[in-house]
Amino acid sequence: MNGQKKRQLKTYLILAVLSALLARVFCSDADSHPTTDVCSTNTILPGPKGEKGERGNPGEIGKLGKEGPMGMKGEKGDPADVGDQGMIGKIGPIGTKGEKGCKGLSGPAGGKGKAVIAGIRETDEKYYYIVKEERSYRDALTHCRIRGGTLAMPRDEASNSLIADYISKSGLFRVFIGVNDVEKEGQFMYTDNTPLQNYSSWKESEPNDASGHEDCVEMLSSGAWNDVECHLTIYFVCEFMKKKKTDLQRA
Ligand code: MMA
Ligand code: CA
Repeated sequence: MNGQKKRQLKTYLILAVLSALLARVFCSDADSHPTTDVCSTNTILPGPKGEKGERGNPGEIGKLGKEGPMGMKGEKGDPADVGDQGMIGKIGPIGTKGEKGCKGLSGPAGGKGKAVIAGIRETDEKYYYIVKEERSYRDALTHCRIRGGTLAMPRDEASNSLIADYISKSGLFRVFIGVNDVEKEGQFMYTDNTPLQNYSSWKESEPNDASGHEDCVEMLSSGAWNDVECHLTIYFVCEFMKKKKTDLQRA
């Protein structure tokens, strides 16, 4: 509202107030005559109320409302089905070598050696033993030698009788003794290369070199000798020299 309109409105208000005052002065008295008769044309009153206006048009569609607050967190879902079995894994690396095991318990004591020795016999100077294993002359001699002895070499009746008794008492029939003519046919010697001297015990008709190859000698249980083939395998008798004693040890 600009200043000009303000002034116009002010002027109208002043005029209205003056009109009201003048009406009161000229149109009212103590006799109480109705004022309308005198001053009706000058009275300023509001007109009757107008009719109700027509219904207004519907308003426009309202704006989209504000976004609401975030909803509450939902419940946890059901667990999923079990998955398929996976493939078998690769073979792992070879493990480290284990510690060495404890020492085993001792085994049972070994039994006596094979009973191949038919007892033992001795004189003042020698030991004799018969080996009850069938061997050729050569192998028999080796057996005795590697044990520090030799095949028995009876050089007199005493030793020959002792061996003969040993054979028979052992229930045996024949054994190799250390006599042969391998070096020269017909010339028998002891296996230590000493010749037969003033003793022998040939059986009657022996040595006969029956096959033409009888170069070794056996003693029968009677004490008689017989020449036989050296590759024959029979039992044999070894002899071992006793360790010589001093006079002091013998005493
Ligand atoms: C066997 C053999 C020979 C021995 C004769 C005696 C047949 O041969 O032992 O060495 O001389 O018997 O009859
Ligand atoms: Ca013979």
